[in-house]
Amino acid sequence: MKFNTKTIHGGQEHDKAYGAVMPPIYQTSTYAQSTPGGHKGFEYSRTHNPTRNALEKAFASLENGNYGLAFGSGLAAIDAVIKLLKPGDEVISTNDLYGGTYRLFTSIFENFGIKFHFIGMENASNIEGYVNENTKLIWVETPTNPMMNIIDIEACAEVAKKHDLILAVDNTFATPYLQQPMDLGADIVMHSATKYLGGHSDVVMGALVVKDKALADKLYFIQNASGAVCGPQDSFLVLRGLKTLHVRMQRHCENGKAIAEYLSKHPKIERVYWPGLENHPNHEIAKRQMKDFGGMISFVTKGDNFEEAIKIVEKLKVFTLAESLGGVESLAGHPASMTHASIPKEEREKSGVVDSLIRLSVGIEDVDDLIADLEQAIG
Ligand code: P1T
Repeated sequence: MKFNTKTIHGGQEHDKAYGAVMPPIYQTSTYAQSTPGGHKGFEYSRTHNPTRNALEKAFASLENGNYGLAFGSGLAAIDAVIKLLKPGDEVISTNDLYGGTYRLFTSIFENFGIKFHFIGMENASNIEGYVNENTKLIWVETPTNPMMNIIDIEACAEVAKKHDLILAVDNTFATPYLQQPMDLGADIVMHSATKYLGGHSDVVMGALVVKDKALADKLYFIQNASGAVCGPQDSFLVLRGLKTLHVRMQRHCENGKAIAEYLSKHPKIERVYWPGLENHPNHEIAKRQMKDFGGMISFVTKGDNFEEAIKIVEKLKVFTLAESLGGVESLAGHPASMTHASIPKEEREKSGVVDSLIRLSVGIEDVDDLIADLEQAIG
């Protein structure tokens, strides 16, 4: 089945009871048993829920994995992955990543004795210098949030295989429409399904996909034992969102390209970070690894002026100033004070997240209206 068909049918079967085309919302916490253990495969909704199961199968299908898991948020999904580890274990992570992921790693899991190395991975051979006998996991976000660096997943997979490490890829920005990390050697693919997978800014959810049964079993155990699952209503909404993922992504990419090109030529803009631009330092890897370049763009104005950046985001009218990304509507954000405020300024600036940086999540509105909005805001 090709990807565009999988978004609609992947892992899905019609409802056995009445033939409903969409899986019903099984709004139940528990399931009747005829005798202890005498049930139809469902005992309690933290463990299994038919609506969530349908969504988990869709996730697995889209990411070319065998097992999908849905969580109450993207961070809950990441939390489950790190719970595969134990005190003393070490993780090598991209240095530019979502501020909440950084906060989870440093403010929660470091307290439990897990050590994180945040490094530039644009050259995957950098990773080897940090591998030792305690290393268990490589954590990759690509494109990175918010600097849009592209990490070569296949090269990371080679390092992971050589040293017997788990490779996890946060595929939130790219989505499986643009890049399929499993096919490039990743062991775990993670999503904030809050973003493009849900696609309508109405749900907070996380996802994991794996191929290997033993790894899946460990993660299902953690999902049930820690309990950070999502509810059936939200599962239904994300299943509905997935069905248009390919159509939405196509438009996100088209609009993203037009806006990246517009910004690159703007006399008041110093630098645009979008992997589709030929002057992007990782453009060649992006071309090889991604089908297109997506709708996430970051930029800085000339003079690196904080007040100027704030003025621009305040003036935008079609773009909404808000956290998050990946919905049908365009959003603008100021990472240093919003999504990445939990990273100390010094650390943030090392990876380029300066106070004048603006991040756009380009939606699927008419691109002329989006450009006109940027024009009036930037001046
Ligand atoms: O918000 P949540 O669903 O828990 O997902 C966390 C997360 C994980 N990974 C990436 C790459 C992300 O971008 C996010 C969430 N990001 C935002 C809310 C944001 O505005 O960047």
